[in-house]
Amino acid sequence: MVEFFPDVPVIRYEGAQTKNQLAFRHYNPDEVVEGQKLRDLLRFSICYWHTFRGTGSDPFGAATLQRPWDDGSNSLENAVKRVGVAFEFFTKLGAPFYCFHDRDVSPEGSTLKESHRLLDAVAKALKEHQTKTGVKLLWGTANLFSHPRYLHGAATSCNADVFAYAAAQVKKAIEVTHELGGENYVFWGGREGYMNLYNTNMQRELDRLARFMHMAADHATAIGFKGQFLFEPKPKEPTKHQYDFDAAACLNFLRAYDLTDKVKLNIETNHATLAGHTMMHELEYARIQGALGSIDANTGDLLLGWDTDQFPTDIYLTTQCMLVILEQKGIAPGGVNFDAKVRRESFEPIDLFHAHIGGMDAFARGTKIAAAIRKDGALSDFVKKRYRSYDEGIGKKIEEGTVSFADLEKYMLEKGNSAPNESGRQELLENIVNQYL
Ligand code: XUL
Ligand code: CO
Repeated sequence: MVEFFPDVPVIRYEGAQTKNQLAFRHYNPDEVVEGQKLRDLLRFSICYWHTFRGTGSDPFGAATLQRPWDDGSNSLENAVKRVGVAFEFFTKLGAPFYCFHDRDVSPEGSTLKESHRLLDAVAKALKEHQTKTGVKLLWGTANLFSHPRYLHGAATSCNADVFAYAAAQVKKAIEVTHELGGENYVFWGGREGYMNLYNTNMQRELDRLARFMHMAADHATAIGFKGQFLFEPKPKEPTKHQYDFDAAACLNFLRAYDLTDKVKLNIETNHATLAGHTMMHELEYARIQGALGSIDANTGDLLLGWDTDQFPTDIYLTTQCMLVILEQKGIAPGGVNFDAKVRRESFEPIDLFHAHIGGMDAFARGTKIAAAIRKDGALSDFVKKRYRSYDEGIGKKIEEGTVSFADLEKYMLEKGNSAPNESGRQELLENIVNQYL
């Protein structure tokens, strides 16, 4: 068998003291945290688009990434060869899952029919490699934003034929995801938004987007696809205003169009920060509504205002993510998908390994830190105590909904004034979290 990464062994857990940079220091897939092996709790996934289709080009410069296996062509042969590279990478890294867009794995043909045929041919290769390696598909999706036909959007395009084309593409992508045993299917509204309201009928666009999702869910039922649908919030880029702005906007959309029992959320760090939120805010908002389905793990740059999709290495960030994920006992059938790319200056294939090892270790470490914080009740005891006025007396009645404004007025007229407030102790709690790092 040809090896594409001949200098890289299978990456193993060697512990924090190792000097080997091609080893995990914290991610031991068999280590049990809160009753689950890290492998099953984190469900790491590699994204095909950045890792195998990224070139390092940016608006100011050409491709930089060295990918010696790739001839740069759009041929089916090249696409099938990449599948072999990808599965060697997944296997050496010990990643149990991967994700793709239809047009990452296979080329766009000159007709829809040809594109379908090309996707089938690549899917066959994907399936063979899945069977051989045991690597599974976390989710599939369709690229409804790169081709010029989607310049006004896909499901929200003003052009009904474009809606129809997108529907045909998603129908096929769901079928291929189903064929490959995909556990989820993602909608990220690449150009589902607007650049200017002067030319936009927002009502019709939102209605069409909802219609599209209902049709996708109906098709899943028709073919027996039981995977979870996920909507991925992002506030802007490429459009000025994306309809999937943040978790709250997505949930409002899903609720307004009766889709909450069909679709959950795939939350991405850099999208959260572009929306002016922390990742922890987005995760917690989704979790409390029973909608936290999966995460796209990455990070932005504090000084850059766009979607830089960097690998997550910040232990505070991963700890905060895992505090929320452990609270809901894991994220299955979702996972931790590295929707992240190496910098264009990190152009050697080996950089792909360093990047993913770092991200996996950061999440493993964050998991253990979060579990220790939770075990000691270091934050939860404080939070519980902070809200104790609602556990009894008037607070309990407010929560139960058994008192009216008039009752509360009577209560307060009798009592005279509210009980004194207590300190929020933010600085103390920040110090306590630091003690676990
Ligand atoms: C774009 C993005 C996408 C989705 C899948 O910002 O995150 O790659 O994850 O379409
Ligand atoms: Co993403």
